[in-house]
Amino acid sequence: MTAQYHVCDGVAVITLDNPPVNGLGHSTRIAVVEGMTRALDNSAVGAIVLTGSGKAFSGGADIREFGTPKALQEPSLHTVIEIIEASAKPVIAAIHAVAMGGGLELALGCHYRLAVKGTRIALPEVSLGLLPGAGGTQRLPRAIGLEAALNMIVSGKTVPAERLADTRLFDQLVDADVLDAAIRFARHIAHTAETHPKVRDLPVRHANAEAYLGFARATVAASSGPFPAPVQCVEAVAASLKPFDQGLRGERDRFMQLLGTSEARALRHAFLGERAASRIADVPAGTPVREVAKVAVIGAGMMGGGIGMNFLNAGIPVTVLETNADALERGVATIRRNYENSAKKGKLTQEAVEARMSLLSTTLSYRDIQDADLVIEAVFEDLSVKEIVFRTLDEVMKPGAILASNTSTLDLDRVASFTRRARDVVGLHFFSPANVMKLLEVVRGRETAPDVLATVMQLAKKIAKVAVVSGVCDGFIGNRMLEQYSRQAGFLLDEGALPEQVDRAIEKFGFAMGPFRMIDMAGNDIAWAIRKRRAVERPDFNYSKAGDLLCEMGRFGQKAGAGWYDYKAGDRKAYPSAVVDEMIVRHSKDLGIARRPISDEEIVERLVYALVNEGALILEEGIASKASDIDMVYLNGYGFPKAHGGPMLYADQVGILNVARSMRRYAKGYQGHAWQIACSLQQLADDGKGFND
Ligand code: T1G
Repeated sequence: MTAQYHVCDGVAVITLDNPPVNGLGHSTRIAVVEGMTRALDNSAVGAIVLTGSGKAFSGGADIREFGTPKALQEPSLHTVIEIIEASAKPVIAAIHAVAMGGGLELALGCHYRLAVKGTRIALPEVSLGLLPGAGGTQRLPRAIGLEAALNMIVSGKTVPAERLADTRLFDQLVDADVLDAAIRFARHIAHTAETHPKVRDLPVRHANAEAYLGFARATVAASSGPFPAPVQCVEAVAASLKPFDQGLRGERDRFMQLLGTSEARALRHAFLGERAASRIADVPAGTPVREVAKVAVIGAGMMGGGIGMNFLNAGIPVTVLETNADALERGVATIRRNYENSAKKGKLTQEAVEARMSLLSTTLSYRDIQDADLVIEAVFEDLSVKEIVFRTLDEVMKPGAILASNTSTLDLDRVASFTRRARDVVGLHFFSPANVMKLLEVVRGRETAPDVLATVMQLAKKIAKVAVVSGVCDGFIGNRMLEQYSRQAGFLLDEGALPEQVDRAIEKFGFAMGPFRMIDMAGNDIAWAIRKRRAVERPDFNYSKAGDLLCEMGRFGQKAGAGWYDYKAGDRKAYPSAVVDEMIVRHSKDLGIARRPISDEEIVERLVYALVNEGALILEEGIASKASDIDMVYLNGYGFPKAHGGPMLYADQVGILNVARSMRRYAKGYQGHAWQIACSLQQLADDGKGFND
């Protein structure tokens, strides 16, 4: 049963009981209806209180049910709310902690609502590619006004209950024990009121609705990108000016349309995938974690400073260690400047800046960090440098300290071998800028202890990172896939495309930045160094030579004022370069390749499917444990368009059979050897399945 029922002095109490957040799944909906039936049939019951157990009143419809028959199975949430609203006996919602989505809609169907101050209130369906589908677009405007409701529904933002204290949404706000207050309220109302207010009967008033809605339509349409839901939210809320049942029908129709969109599936995938990434199959949920009360960061450069800020933001003291005072001074100044900039933008108060800076200390001596619970090195990406650091850490750090490397390319097991405590060693691969990018690749060494993994996964959530566990391989998950993506980008130039066409095509697909604009920003010389290393390690792993020719021209990117594109001083805009285009065309001629027109579709397929195929190999090798982890890496660290949900979900949406057929076609073309179709991908194609099934 997922709702409890008991009667207390003439008041029936129905308690939602579906951990972790009282999602309104089918069994919960049945239990609420049964509770209502019992209360209505019991002449000794004069009023009904609806409340939630545990950490929430209700987090809304059960997202895990979407895409299954249960999501819409009767009693639907609509039906549950109708039964509550039609009840002759007053129904009082006793709300604490969280009332979101269908949870808030359920409360809106009640006759009265009491909440604890600080309760998080939201209709966040738009962030799942949907709109409130159980009357929220019709009742919320009646409870709090058209504009406030439209803003909440279109933004999906959470507001504290007290901000809505002066509206018809709440009859009382209490400091604590809302259930006790609700039962007292229920007893009182049962004896004093003959009829009970229904939100649906309240009017929606606005002095100039049409003008306001016209403005809202234009603003939302201009800012919603590839997502259909925000515009639909506006139209559904606009219909609240019509008779209630008419508006409700419109809401239902729009909700059903959105439920089936690929964008909704992608956003749902991202929501559940982020949370699933923190679950590690062979690390039980209850694994004890190590306390992390103090953090040390070695290296005060751009990465070290950004890494340290994450912990300062979470209120965790950080000591930054450097080899010289100047570097320390520069690092601290950069951290302060970052915070001051946030304060200028109104994102931080000055007090918050000072509070964070007060948690920061610096040192030139390892002795000063020996009692840190976690130390993260962010020193130069060279194994010999890492060796010195980790041998020193092994000597200095207290037993049980977690030793983490921020390496992005080196073998973590080799790094761990520089210590006598490989179980305490883990990779924490942050992405630059480390205080901004959400992705954190947690690199699990051969010997990394389970409690170390459990500790860093919990810590990742505390510092608002999306953590994904990766095994040890060159490039881990993200950079390894990026290498195949970059290879295809170069081959496309050899065959007939130009940088601007490639970038434009993949940016139209939804990437924030195409491969050539991106490498111009990161530095073409960095990619050049990797290619040189690769040529020695894996001669079969070839690239287009166009990138090398570009570097030989000294065109290292924005920092050199010229890269794949031309740049003007003080202007970050990338201008197509005739010099580079000529070099590319000449290079094709030197290769004996007759350049051909290449469609945007082919560009997108070859870049994205290169990611998909490498992702399949990564899954086969166990470097990533599930396809959704790979999608979380690409959504949160590489700008993969959220509307597509990640490379592996995108492949599912296209159909693995179709992906495999395209790959086979490219395998017959230029540099076709790069298309070694992963066996697991071919098997999925043969079985008619997807990576995320
Ligand atoms: N359904 C199912 N599971 C949910 C859930 C939900 N609505 N919300 C959270 N969970 C799970 C989550 O997957 C995780 O599971 C655990 O709860 C803790 O979540 C008809 C159609 C409520 C503010 O969009 O914003 O109602 O990984 O880590 O940080 O109009 O969860 O532990 O197994 O996020 O304390 C609308 C989504 C649904 C709210 C709690 N509701 N949830 O935050 O915990 S659509 C939402 C949240 C709808 C109606 C429509 C947050 C939270 P696991 P957590 P948290």
